[in-house]
Amino acid sequence: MPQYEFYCHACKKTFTKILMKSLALVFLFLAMNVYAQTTAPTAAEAQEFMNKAEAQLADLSVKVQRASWVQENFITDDTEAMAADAIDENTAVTTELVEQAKRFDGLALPPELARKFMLLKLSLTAPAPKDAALRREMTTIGVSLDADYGKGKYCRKNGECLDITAIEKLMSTSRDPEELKEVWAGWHAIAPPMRQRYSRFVALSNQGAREIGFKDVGALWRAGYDMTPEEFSADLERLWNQVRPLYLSLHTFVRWKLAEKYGPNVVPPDGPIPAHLLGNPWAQEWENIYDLLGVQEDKGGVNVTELLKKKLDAKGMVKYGEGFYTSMGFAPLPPTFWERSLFTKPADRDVVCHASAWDVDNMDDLRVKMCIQVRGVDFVTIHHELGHNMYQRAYKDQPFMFKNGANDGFHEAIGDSIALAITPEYLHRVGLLENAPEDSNDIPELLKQALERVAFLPFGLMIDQWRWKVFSGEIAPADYNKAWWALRLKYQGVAPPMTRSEADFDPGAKFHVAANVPYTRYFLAMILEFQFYRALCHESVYTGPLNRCTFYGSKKTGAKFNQMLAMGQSKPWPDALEVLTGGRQVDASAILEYFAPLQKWLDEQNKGKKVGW
Ligand code: X8Z
Ligand code: ZN
Repeated sequence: MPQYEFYCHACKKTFTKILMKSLALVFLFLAMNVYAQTTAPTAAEAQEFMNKAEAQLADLSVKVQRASWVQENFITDDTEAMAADAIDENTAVTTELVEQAKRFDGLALPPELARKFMLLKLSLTAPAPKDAALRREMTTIGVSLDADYGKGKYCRKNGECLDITAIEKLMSTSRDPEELKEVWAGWHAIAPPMRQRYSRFVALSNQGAREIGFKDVGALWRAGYDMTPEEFSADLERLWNQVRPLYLSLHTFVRWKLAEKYGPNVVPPDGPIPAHLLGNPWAQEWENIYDLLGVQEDKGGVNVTELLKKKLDAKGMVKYGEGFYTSMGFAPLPPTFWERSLFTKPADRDVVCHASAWDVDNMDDLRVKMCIQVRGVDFVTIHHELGHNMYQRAYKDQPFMFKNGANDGFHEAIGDSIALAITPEYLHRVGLLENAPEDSNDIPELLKQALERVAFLPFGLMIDQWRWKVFSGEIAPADYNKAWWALRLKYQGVAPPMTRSEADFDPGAKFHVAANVPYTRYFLAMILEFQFYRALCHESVYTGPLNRCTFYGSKKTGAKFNQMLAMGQSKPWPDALEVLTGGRQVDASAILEYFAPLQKWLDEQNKGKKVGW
């Protein structure tokens, strides 16, 4: 008898038992699955999910950094494609993680973990649609706009082509209004080809934002400040109202002096200032026209550009910058910083010259990329960029999600609060200024600082006032340029040097619009850096007038600063602010205190002059 006809009763029983048990297990498994789908998952699962997400994103971020570093240092079609690949992968994974994380919505989590989930959702500046083709389209456009900005040039009639470094240089020194107008228009002509792609980029990233639960990209950006987007907007309004009178005093004085220089036909004495006459392609910082204001340097000011030119080259300027931080107890920059950074514009290739600081491996691979010119403003920018690097290194031991500034305004403010301490006394102490400064007259130095920092305030605010409305749809693509100039007028009191139309796309001639970098951070930073500076001065036991304070060499001050920096983004920003300043609110009292003597002086000078436009 073939074995298969053999009948075993015991076997049947056992088989039935096994079958029953298996069925029970299958049911149990199914039931558990249904349970898992329909009931809240556990905090432990959330923790495990986040651990994996952090590891994955940390890994991808290094790939993005490397690809972007190469792309911005060697702009070619190939490097653009490679950067787009890396960004696309990172965006795809982040989008998927945000989707999966929805499962933990509403679950009670320890505060640190809950914060990480919130930060994950906010982590993409350009959120992308889930659809892979649309995501790819968005990423490709984003990289191409950044590259177009980097490649931008204006070629003059004589065949000479000017990149942005050359244009900035020319606009800072030329005093010929016709030439300035020509070069201003030449630079702005890089942008119209970006217009179509920009509006498509806006539509695609808005779709991405909506898919992860935000009204639009602007709402997502405004959600990154540990308060509601509405509260944040109200806070900006409060801060702007605090500093606006100071800006108006400066605007009035500068317009008057420019009207004297160029005549009322070029500068209307009671209207907006033409934007090409302020020493900068975007009229965002005005320090380059200091010499037109009739306040002489020999009466108390220091010409930092001249001092630098006597002694330093680009790298030497960075060494001095590093020296300020090490004097406060920060470790020197690693050897790779000096090997891998870009300090001067290469002669033979296109690079994105706009200054930036990098943390390529989220640990020690710090770099700056900058086309340094030997001049005072670049010395400030060097301290600004090194501030980013010092912050990055201070929080390197935080978990990946917390490796960031307490908010983006903090990140922008660190280096500038150090740059405020580049006082004449400091310059003397480090041997750049021969004679010890006289304390008799602070106005020249204060005026220079105001041209750089107070003049910047409305510009720092208006860029995202424009962009938020663009993202929300309140400004339609057909009105991009008109709305841009309406806000330039409203906040800055500047006007374009010639008639503009919707054939132009003037916002695209500004790096952060082309490269999709949020801008409100710089407005916040301009106020915060004075709060930081005042706190650092107090820490160094300084008691004189705020504008003369330097804390060069104070290890105690450095240690306090580092305490805040090392927190990264692990706590809501008011906690970080409290560590350094004792307060929990951004407020303009420090910047107003710093400039109080200048404002008094300006208002005396301005007597009888019309304020505003
Ligand atoms: O973009 C920058 C830095 C790099 S984060 C150089 N800044 C803004 C600008 O240039 O428009 C610094 C001040 C404002
Ligand atoms: Zn910066």
